[in-house]
Amino acid sequence: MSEPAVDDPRVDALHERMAEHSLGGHWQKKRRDPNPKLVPHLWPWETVYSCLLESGEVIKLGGINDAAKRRTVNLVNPSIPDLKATSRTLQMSVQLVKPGEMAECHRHTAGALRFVVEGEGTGYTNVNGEQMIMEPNDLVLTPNWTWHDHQNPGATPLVWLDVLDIHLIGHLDINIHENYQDARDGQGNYFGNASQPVLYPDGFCRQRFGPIRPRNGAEDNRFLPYTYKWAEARAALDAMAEAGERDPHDGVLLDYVNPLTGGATMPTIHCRVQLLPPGEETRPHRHSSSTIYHVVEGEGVTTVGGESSGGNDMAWTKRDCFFVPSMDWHAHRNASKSEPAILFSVSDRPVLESLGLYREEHA
Ligand code: GTQ
Ligand code: FE2
Repeated sequence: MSEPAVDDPRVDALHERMAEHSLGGHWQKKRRDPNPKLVPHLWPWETVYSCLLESGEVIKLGGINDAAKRRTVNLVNPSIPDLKATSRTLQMSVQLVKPGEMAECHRHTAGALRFVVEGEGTGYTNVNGEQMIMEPNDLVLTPNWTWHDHQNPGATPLVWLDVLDIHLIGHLDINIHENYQDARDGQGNYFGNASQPVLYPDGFCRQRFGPIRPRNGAEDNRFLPYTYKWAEARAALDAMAEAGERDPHDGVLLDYVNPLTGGATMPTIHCRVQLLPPGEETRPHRHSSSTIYHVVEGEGVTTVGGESSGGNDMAWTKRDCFFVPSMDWHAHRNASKSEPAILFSVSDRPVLESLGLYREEHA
């Protein structure tokens, strides 16, 4: 972007002098546009998965970037490739932990969640001491500043989707990370281990913070480590589909709520799952939150943008991931006349709501 020509050497001189002092005129253009409009995009699972498996051959856990100690492949929005970001707030990635491997324990101010793709029921994420078993399509939360390590004691690969609010955290300049190994206990002694001990069995938080629970003062905990089991989500979807309860814009729609507050999944990331009955076509809507989808099953088409902005059809099939930018009109269609389609999605909606910036329009 070049400066509009101003035929006045005094203005040029002013611009130069201001630049020397780290100042700029509101009338001047930015040198680089840091906020281009994000594009919708689809990442076919076939390519994502084959790159992930290849990374399993050539990338040793912790071998290249010692700070991360994670083998994850990031989904990169083509509008902002330098940032390696899926959206301006969220990052979706896929992670692989091979049989016998462990991803070391750490915690960070970025909130994260995992949606499981492959697992035989032995692999787990240890979140603040709870052994959260990862079965396909389970949702595991590791909220802001909770300790977490991933363990695969089984015989087959463990694969899941990671979602972190890392880009939002970056914009807010509050990205802090601590390795368990370097942290100290209450007595000032280093933990010194790569993983934390298992203190609680799988399901501990679901029971302890479920609808029958002790009065323990945790009623308003918005940073609750939690696991949502797929069997329960799927049963709820099927029951609602059977009863014909549908949202005109999203089909059969369920929220993953915080069981204590009844509110958003986490303060920065909200999760949903929706079922589109066979042949279902939803009505278009748009909103100020942006959404990343993952196809749990089925196949269909999501149309993004209206006729005016040149509609963009994204055809998806099982396990593909796709992004719908904020304020873009979108509608979903199940391409099958006999099978349901199911979409898991994550959005930054709670951030927009808490700042008074959530807007929604229906066609
Ligand atoms: O598994 O803890 O994709 O810390 C990025 C950062 C996963 C993790 C990511 C992380 C993790
Ligand atoms: Fe992490």
